[in-house]
Parts: sequence; structure tokens; C-alpha cells
Amino acid sequence: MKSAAYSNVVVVGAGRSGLALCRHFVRLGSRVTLSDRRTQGEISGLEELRALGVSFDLGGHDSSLFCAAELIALSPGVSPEIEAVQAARGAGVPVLGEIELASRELSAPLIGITGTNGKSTTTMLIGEIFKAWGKRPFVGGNIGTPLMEALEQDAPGYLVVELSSFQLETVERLHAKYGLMLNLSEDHLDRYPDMHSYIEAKLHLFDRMGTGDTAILNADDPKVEALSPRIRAKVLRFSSIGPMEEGMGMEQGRIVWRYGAQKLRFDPAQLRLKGRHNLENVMAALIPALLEGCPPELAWKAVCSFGGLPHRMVAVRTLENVIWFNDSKGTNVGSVVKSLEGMDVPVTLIAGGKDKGGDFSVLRPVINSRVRELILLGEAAARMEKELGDLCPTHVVSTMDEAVALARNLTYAPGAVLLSPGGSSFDLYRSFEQRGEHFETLVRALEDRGENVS
Ligand code: UMA
Ligand code: ADP
Repeated sequence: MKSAAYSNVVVVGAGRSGLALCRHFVRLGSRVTLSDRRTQGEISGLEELRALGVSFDLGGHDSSLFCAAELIALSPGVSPEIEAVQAARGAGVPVLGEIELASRELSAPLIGITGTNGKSTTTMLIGEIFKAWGKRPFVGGNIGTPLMEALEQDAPGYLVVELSSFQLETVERLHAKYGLMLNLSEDHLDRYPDMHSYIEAKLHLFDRMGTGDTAILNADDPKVEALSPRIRAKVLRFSSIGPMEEGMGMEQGRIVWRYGAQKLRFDPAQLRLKGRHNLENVMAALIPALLEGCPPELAWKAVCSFGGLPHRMVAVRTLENVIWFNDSKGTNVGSVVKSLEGMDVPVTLIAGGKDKGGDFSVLRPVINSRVRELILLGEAAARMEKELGDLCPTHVVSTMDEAVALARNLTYAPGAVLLSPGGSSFDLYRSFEQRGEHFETLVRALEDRGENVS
């Protein structure tokens, strides 16, 4: 059923996705109710919707309203397991997510990017390549712009869409021409009962892909590799460790692409992005473009010029020979491991955030080898202290202001201070961006004691 056929829609979640969903269904002439657990005073943007004729169910979710709807349109941050959604399902009301509903309205080829880490970077890289190639891509999804907003862009040539496990839980007919699975490690165990359920959600990206489509998988990640028998699409792999007979591999320090008669070599030293994890992101990002016939030199130039996204290992400042890094987007333990592995001086690590229920012990080896002082804050601090506090001097603080001030006093050259929380920001902040910006503001305001500054 196309969305236009729904007359009575309940949109759940008044964030960016929910607002885009409301506008969409209003445009189609549906009767729309927006439901959110927050109260009116806590939500912005409602006036615009009221003016469009949207009704509201705020401060909780009214199950009877959900059961009377013809469609429940779900924002990704709302679990389909909540009572009102379950009640609607029980009453036979379809429950579809924003990605599914948007994709039904769009016809451009879709490149879906998922995995635990590197999604946003890879999404941006693919976007940059297709932009440079003149293909007018829409670049969005979990990275920040709901896919629904692609309907407002003039005829995008490609849909380059970052897809989270939350978004993939509620797809049915989503069809990707290219599906990328970058890596898999623990995340979001506050929403899923176990790692298996998290991976199953991500796997939905490949459900509707057939032999004419291409799955792009990380050959170096056993958890990703284990999924390949369940994928019908043609599989191409990338490896940052060794050569690939077919696909994107490493040979004598060069990235080498072998596909049919094509053999291309790229020099990673030309990349602005650093670290092995970024090498993987670049390798994965090049594949859809090369298969679509993008001139290789153009694709390579586009990835080389990309300097990275904010809040991912940004060197904020060097003060008295101590470098301060903002990696606020390091929101799970796997990404903290990668960020620490890239450090070649002793680190004061500022970590913590919302406790997503993952296993912090994965961090033990890299904390042992790289971290001199550990500063913990937020909801996860107590458990982190219990599970990691024996490895190095560990300090629990209550605010970022305290964390930065303490890091300043504890860290001496050669050294670095790294904010890489390993948890999401929703305990103390609205978003990882707000957390990273607060950190950067505090770091820039630190007074130079007049020793060694750059
Ligand atoms: N809400 C309810 N009931 C609930 C839970 C939430 O009403 O049971 C309400 C909240 O009160 C809030 C609204 O739902 O008003 C928020 O919805 P949302 O979390 O889906 O927020 P959006 O602004 O629509 O953002 C979502 C993604 N958020 C999440 O998946 C948590 C954004 O990813 C994404 O950029 C955006 O859609 C556009 O596609 C953010 C994210 O944190 C960056 N993603 C997670 C991650 O990357 O780890 C998966
Ligand atoms: P995502 O969108 O999946 O959260 P990002 O591109 O925003 O990923 O990167 C977030 C953090 O994850 C980075 O700061 C870095 O520490 C880590 N990271 C990036 N790419 C990878 C990768 N390919 N493998 C593992 N970790 C990565």
C-alpha cells in the first residue's frame, strides 16, 4: 500500500523523523495525530504542525488511539516494543518506520550503509564521491536528515542513506541496490536483549536485495563474514589487512581493487582521513561508485579531499604540548577501542555517558596499553569504575566542566586528553553534538599557563 492510501495515521515521536512524517502525511491528505511521551512544553516545532491541522497525543501514548489508527508511523528512537505499539499490532494495525515509508515514495537507487561504527563517515564519503560525479545524491538517514526529506529535494540521482539498527527494525520492502555492512560489535544493548537481536535488526538491510544487487562486507570482521550465507545479493568484500581476489584489498601498502578485468591501485598516504578504521571506510565507500562506473580518479580525489566529520577524533587544541581530542561520537566501546589504538602518547581518557548495557571489559587491553588516567562521568561512570578502575588511576566526576579541569591538572607532555565516551549522550546532553561542543568550548577556554602553546 502506498502511503497516500492511509486516511488516519498516528506518527510516534516528535523528533526530526516524526516532524518529517507529519508533514508528509499532511501533504497526502491523511488525518495525522502526533504522539510523544514528552509534554507540549518540552517539544519544539508543534506550532507549525498545529497550523497544518495535526492533532496531538502528548505526555504518553494512548493505546486506544493507536488501535483505532490505520497506520502507526514510527520514529527510530521509539521501540516497537512499547505498549501502545504492541496494542496496535495486536489490533492488526500496520507499524512501519520512517525509512520504510520514505523509501516507498522514492525511486532513485539506494545505497544503504550500516554496521556498528563508521557509518556516518562512510555515508559522507559516498555522498562526496557521487556529488563530485554530478549525480545529485541525497545524503541522509541516521546521519541526521530523515530520508523523508529526500522527497523535498529535486530529483536526487542516488539515495545515500545511513541506516541504524533502530531504523532497520521496521522495514518491510526497503530495497537497496548496494548494502554495506562495515563491522559489528556490541551496541544498543539497552534496546536489544542481546547481540543476536541487534545483528538480526541490521540484517534486514539485505532482506529485499537480489542477485542484481551488491552487498559490501568487511572481510576482516568474523561477525560480518558469518552473515554472508544469509545474503542473496552478490557479495563483494573489502579488507584492510590483505589482498582480495575480487574486491578491495591491501597489497604492499596500496589499496587494490580487483573486479573482472579492472585492477586499480590507490595510495592511502594521499588520504586526509587517518587510521585503519578510516581506511576501511574509504575502501567500502569506493565500491558502489566504481561499480556504477564512476571514473576512478574522480572517486579517489573525492575521498582524498574529505577531512572527516565533526566530533570524530577532532584535534581541538594543543596546549603545553598536550593534544585535546573531541571524539564525542565514540558512543560505544568498539569505537573507543579504535580511537585509543590510534594514539601514540599516554592518554587521559574522559569516558562515560548513558549506559547502554555493553561489556566494558573489551576496553581493558587498550586502556592498559594507552591510558594513564581515566576520568568518568554520567550514568555509566559507576559501572565503568567497577569494571575498569583497577587498571589506572580513576576519577569519577559529575560534570564535563569538572572532567576538563581535572584532565588539565592530571595531564602532562607528552600526552593527550581524549573525550571518547563509549556511551550515548542522552544522560547529560541532548545529543553527541551538544556534548562535543560543550567539551570543545571548555577546552578552548582553558588558560595557557605560558609554558608551551600552539
Ligand atoms: N519518544 C517517545 N516514546 C518513546 C521513545 C521516544 O515518544 O518511547 C520520543 C521522544 O520523546 C522524542 C522522539 O521520540 O520526542 C525522538 O525520536 P527519535 O529518537 O527517533 O529522534 P529523531 O530526531 O527523529 O532522530 C532519529 C534518530 N534518532 C535515534 O535513532 C535515537 C537520529 O539518529 C537520526 O539522525 C534521525 O532520526 C534522522 O534519521 C541519532 C541517533 O542517536 C543521531 N541514532 C542512534 C545512533 O547513531 O547510535 C541509532
Ligand atoms: P557511526 O555513524 O557508525 O557512529 P562515525 O563515522 O560517526 O560512525 O564514527 C564514530 C566513531 O567510530 C569514530 O569517532 C571512530 O572512533 C569510530 N570508527 C569510525 N569508523 C570506524 C570503523 N570503520 N571501524 C571501527 N570504528 C570506527
